[in-house]
Amino acid sequence: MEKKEQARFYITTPIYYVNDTPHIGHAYTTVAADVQARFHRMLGERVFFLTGTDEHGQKVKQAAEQRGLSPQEHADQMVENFQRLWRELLVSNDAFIRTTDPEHQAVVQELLQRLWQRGLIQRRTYKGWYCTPDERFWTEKDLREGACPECGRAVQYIEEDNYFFLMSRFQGPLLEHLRRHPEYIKPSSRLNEVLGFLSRPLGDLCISRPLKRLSWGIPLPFDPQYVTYVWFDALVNYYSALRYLAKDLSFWPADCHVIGKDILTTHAVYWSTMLMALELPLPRLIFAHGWWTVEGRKMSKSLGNVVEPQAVCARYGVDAFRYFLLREIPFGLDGDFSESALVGRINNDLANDLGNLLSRTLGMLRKYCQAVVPERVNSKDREGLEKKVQAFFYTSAGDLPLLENMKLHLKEFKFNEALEHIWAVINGVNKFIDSAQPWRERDEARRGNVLYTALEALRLLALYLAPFMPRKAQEIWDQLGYHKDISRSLFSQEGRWGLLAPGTKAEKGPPLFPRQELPAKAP
Ligand code: ME8
Repeated sequence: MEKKEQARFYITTPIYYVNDTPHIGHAYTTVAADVQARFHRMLGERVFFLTGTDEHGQKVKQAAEQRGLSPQEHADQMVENFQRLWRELLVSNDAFIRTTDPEHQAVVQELLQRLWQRGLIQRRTYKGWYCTPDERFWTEKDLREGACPECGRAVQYIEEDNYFFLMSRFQGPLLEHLRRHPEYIKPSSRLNEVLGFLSRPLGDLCISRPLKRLSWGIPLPFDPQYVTYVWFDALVNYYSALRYLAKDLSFWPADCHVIGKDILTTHAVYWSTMLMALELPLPRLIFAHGWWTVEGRKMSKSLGNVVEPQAVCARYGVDAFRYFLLREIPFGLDGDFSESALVGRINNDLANDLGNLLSRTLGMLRKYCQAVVPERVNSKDREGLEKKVQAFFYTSAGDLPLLENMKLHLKEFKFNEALEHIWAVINGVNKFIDSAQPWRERDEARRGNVLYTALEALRLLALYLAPFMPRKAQEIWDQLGYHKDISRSLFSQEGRWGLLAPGTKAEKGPPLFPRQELPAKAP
């Protein structure tokens, strides 16, 4: 029989600027992409999950100057903050790209040269407005009350020769692509935004900065008096990484670029038209998620309310933080971070529902079965009990098995709904125990069957939770005495009922999610 080719899945996060330390927003995008990568690995697909840092441009140069360092020294230090945080957040990226990698720079130059030779880059005199923090050119009519329409900050008037990518030529083809593939940009509100943007004539894109104004960038291969515009350089990372990090171009086109809504235009318009000009296929999906505020206010350094993921994890644990990020708000919408909402989720969903299910089941196992997984005693009764619990893994929505439901929801980035389905099973198993009342049961065989059923349900629940909460999922398996590496497991193998072997020692451990008190507010 012919062997079926292993499916591939390529997912990316934005590459983050090294002008700042990572905060909850960066963690959000990266954790979401991580859940997808882990899920697809457990489906048996060959996954390439890429994240990294954007190290060129004005903002990074200024940040370095303020610290009295060269941009490279500054980037070398800042990149560690991102790499450390991703390790702490259990982010399973397959590679980490830095735009200062010589191999990346070579690919950027190669692509620029290709566009130049094809006549798709032209030199022109530019007269207009420039927003330094956003590194964007604006025309007079773009400005909003004389300021940058994107960030509202002051703009400067400049007049200089520059190189332009003839983006306007691709307005028609891009609109045609969107008409044929409305699923290219999600959620649909973001597609409408892009269509709105494209309803006006699309200009050409200035892709150079003169050396005299900005030295920190990749030199243009056809004119060393200029460096490459930081966005052109940065977007190419998604492709260049496959050349020298994955060393496998068959991952192109990417399955998904996960981004925040702030950088939709650069991806949906600049990147898409760049790819068209290079005659490379477009990615399958750009998903732009919403924006976090903090306790109802915009997060900013000046307000002093920036949420540092390390601090949250140190206090509440990594898995609880990951769970909260994806459970609290639908992925496409804006949301608000508050410690009370986080504590509420921990105490209700994690401690009461999930943690308690594990601790009560293992508590009874210790009390009635010397902490040893009981034999499944064959009886009609056993089948009935197991069927009842197995049915929870088939949810009401279309009578689909939990895994199929998760696939549908994760395809649409509906993390919260996938989690709701898992929680419906958790609640079902808790109710099953309430009504079976093993503590009242006189018949030892029946009690053993009830406990076996609950234990096996927990083993399966941990499997489905693993992409979201890898460490706690492993802890559940370890407490069940099922000592396999959960993150390397496949749903197709481990998702079968009845793999927990009778006779296994299953020792109750410390509570999975200790209850939390809300911290006292500073006066
Ligand atoms: O834009 N809520 O990098 P960046 C949710 N280097 N997400 C947020 C957020 C918030 N309050 N704040 C930031 C860049 N993010 C470029 C990208 S890609 C080729 C180049 C997240 O460091 C969100 O994913 O400013 C957003 O898109 C990203 O951080 C911007 O990170």
